[in-house]
Amino acid sequence: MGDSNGSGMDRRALLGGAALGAGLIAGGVAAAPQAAEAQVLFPKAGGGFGGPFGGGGSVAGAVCRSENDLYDCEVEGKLPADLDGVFYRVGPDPQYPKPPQWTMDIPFDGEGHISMFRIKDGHVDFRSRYARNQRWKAQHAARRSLFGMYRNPATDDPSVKGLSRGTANTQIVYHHNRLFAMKEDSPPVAMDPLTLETTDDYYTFGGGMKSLTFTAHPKIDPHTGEMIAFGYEAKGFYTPDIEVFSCDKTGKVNWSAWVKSPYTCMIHDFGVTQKHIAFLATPLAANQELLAKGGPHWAWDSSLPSYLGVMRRGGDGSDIQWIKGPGWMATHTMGAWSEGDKLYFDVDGAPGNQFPFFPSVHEPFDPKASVGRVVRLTADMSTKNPDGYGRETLFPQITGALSRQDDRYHTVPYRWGILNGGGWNLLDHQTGKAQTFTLPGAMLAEATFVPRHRNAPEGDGYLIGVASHMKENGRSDLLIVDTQDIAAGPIATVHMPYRVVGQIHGLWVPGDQLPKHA
Ligand code: V55
Ligand code: FE
Repeated sequence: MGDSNGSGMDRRALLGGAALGAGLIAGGVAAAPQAAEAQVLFPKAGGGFGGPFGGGGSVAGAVCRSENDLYDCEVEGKLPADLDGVFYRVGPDPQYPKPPQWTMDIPFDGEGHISMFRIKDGHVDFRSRYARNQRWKAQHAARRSLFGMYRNPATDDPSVKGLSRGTANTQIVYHHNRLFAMKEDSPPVAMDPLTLETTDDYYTFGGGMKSLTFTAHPKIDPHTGEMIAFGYEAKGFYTPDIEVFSCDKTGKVNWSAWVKSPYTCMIHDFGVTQKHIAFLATPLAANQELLAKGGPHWAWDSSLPSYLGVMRRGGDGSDIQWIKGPGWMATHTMGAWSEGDKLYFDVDGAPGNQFPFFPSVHEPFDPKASVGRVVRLTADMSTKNPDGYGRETLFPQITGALSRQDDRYHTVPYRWGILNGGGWNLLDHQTGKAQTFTLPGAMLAEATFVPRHRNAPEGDGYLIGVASHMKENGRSDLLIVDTQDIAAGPIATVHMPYRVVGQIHGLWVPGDQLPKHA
């Protein structure tokens, strides 16, 4: 999340995490697990995990733990009377402090805490709940942390062997009347969209999904209503296998294909068009040496190349071409589409490692190389064995991460993109113009696009997201800005009396899509 304070991660804290990570690669700390402290007490100055105001990030990864309901929040300004829907958010919120040997765990390992702002008739109701998944339930019963380091099962308490390690802390998606909280190392966790009650702690699409994992970033085809998703390390820990599949509007799996990544690495997001599926393999790779030392799952290995993998959507995967490129990194998709055999795939790319808390194998973390920009990848699938893929930086003056779009334009050509960094940047691919909203003194979590009406033109509506005020111990406001003039600032501000739980990503669900008992 690179350079920005707008991504919800604090730079200084992250750099602290980088030093810890580097130490792991060099020295190693594989101490035998000890009995956890009986007392619940988070460290005052965290390493990467927890801490009073987020040892590993000012908001995301910070300790909140309190599940809240607030009926009829305070609203300043003019909430559009016809705005009807729910803004959902999710982030890691450590359920318990780690035992001493795992206190250097990273902020991405906190348990998923989901929050929702139900907006209707000019009123806003807030609710937040943990995903009560297998991990949460086991730790709740034991009253202590039982899972060790980020995606490293060898560091777990023996009592949790066989349970899902998933935290459900990264993104939510709404499909076939279910809300899913997702973490890319495990199947989604199903929740009731209105009560946030966990209804299935290990959702497999009725057994239709064979992969043991599920991305945090599925896409929804605006024409068919299908959800397209994938899982990497799909056959188990460390495996290069990827299952890519889709389900219809009712959740029935109607297509599945298996491919293999050139090496096992973080494949956080992907590109889906009407015709193609695209994966980007970059050098944040699974590192056996680091795992054996009790480190997190990934390390940045700058000696590795990147590969853009492109296959036909709906095929059996045997046509996939992994096109080699230089080592660099991207985490999120902004948008993707195809023109004939040509793929366009826009991402939030950077020259080097974007996450300081994942150790580097060869050289120290380079903050400059972590700065993200919009990068357009292109590939022509009519060429067999191409000697590279296209890679062009767009809006070079705009830096950030967490790229988004008007989600109604998944899989098709699009005009409007969002890049979060230092503020909310709204990018117009048609004119090349960028607008930015900033709020000095506050950390802005990722902005999510809200259509003005059901059939509003692309990009016409609002940006919605949470601001945390640094001088008020992170007390939160929900901001709604109009995309017609985002620099003018919020048209409405929902004042929360406390700091709401941290966020990685957010999702808007229009009221007419919610279950009828809304
Ligand atoms: C990301 C977040 C994660 C994760 C892997 O934002 C990648 C990227 C919150 O957890 O496990
Ligand atoms: Fe993400």
